[in-house]
Amino acid sequence: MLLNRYLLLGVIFILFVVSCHSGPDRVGVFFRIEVNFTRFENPQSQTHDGYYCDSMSACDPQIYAFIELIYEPPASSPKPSEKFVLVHSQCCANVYNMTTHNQIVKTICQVGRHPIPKRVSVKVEVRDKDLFTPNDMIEQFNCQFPFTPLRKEPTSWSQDAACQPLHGPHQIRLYYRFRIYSIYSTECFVPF
Ligand SMILES: [Ca+2]
Repeated sequence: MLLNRYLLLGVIFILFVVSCHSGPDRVGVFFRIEVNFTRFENPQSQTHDGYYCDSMSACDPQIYAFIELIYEPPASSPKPSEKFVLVHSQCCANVYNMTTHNQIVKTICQVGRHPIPKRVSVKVEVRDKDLFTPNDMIEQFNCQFPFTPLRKEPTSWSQDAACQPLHGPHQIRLYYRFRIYSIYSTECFVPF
């Protein structure tokens, strides 16, 4: 009899813990991906084809990027490609660290049952801003990392990593860090 009472109390305690941790959220895929670009290096002041950005000064790099999700197997009806957005703009500098205006964010809000992405790919174009001529392509990058969400409201970031340059073999490098964490569906402004 005493054993049954302890058993009942145990079940009630487990249900209480589960209900506290599951919260009022609904079924779905709700995550946020944050990517910070941390450092850019173009010591030779070159564009992707080996020419100098500007004859008299350093390059004026502008970082454009978007975040793409990779599924395995690939999604049967792929969405149209996202557009590049300006993330960071720098005047006349070839090697520098970035601490502000250097972040790109993607929020995943999918109600119901959906596959979880396998990897994340950040497509990047770094262009030299010119006033009187079209901007020149300095380098294109692909920054890829596994989709590994942390618990909600993380405080830590990944280690800095180097994006993969698509042109090369110039010494142009872009570094970044990332974090992925689950969010409540209410952050997606999904009405209950
Ligand atoms: Ca320029």
